[in-house]
Amino acid sequence: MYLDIARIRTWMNLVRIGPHVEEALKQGLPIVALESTVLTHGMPPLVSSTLGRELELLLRARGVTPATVGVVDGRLVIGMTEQEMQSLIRQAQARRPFEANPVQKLTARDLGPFLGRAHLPGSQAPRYGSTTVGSTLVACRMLGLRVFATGGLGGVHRVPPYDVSGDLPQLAVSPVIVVASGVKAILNVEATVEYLETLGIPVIGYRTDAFPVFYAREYRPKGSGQPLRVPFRADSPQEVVRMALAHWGLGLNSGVLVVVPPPERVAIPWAEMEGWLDRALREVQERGLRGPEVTPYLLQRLHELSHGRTMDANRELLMNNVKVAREIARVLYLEQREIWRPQAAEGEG
Ligand code: PSU
Ligand code: MN
Repeated sequence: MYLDIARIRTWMNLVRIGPHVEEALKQGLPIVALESTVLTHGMPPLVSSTLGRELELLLRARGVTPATVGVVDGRLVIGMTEQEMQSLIRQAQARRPFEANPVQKLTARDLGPFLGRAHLPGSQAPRYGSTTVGSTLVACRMLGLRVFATGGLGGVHRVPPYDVSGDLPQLAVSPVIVVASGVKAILNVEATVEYLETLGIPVIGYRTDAFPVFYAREYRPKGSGQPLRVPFRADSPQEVVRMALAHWGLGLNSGVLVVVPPPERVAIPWAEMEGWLDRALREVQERGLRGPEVTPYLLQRLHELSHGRTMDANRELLMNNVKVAREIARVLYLEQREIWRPQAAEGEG
């Protein structure tokens, strides 16, 4: 006897696939997945409501279908409609600085309990949540989506208890090209890079030899004059796709991390960021923040301490990463049509 996963999904009404995503899947058109925590916890709702729409428009402008993932009315939605996305962002709007966000940030391990609880008849439990990189990768696996764009990946934190983001283990088991501006600068970057190696996740610098950190084009470990380097570099979407296909062609089923430096115009020099960061990290300890609260707090404090400069960088690098992901998706889906087949293989997706 085996559990019938598809049956559970239907019975519990766990997932809704956006009609635009359904259509793209049917026609074999390129799709790029987007997460929603960046919209609900990464920046103020007023910025997010425009940004969320802009990111999708950037994809559509080149015939690529956006699949923005989030939890709406107690269901995991893969490919939110404009209305669903705006309603999720609006819920986050009730937030006051540093108070609990009414939209819950859901990592991969949170999704099941959250949806299961909401499914109880007459349940008064919260029904809106955002997906992180890790939980968005869960959605990617369900539909076999292969390209995903975000701002910066989570990783190993700098302050006790040295929390490790759930993004990393999910990336290890999700065959998806994730385009990001490196890992977040708020993290222990060296430890995170080592962890990526341990998990067997290829890291490819997109038109760069330096490992970028969300918000700087390069990162210099303390006491070292040398910028941290990436193990491999690709200068075109074609090159990225060949590397990812070779990885998957070997039967390796991990994600491939493509790191893109934030655009020159808005990037923040590492030396400048360090001061703000030290201060914000101290505050995290003083306030005794833990778990999922840490990242949103740090990002918000950096926005304030930099007088909005990290916010501009955040917005611009997201748009840039989406454009890179878009071109990668076009090559993967359109130039390489012969490697696709209409049906998922047994055990896949
Ligand atoms: N990228 C951004 N802003 C964000 C995030 C990514 O530009 O807010 C979010 C992602 O959803 C990522 C999460 O999964 O931060 C990592 O949080 P944590 O460190 O708590 O795992
Ligand atoms: Mn965490």
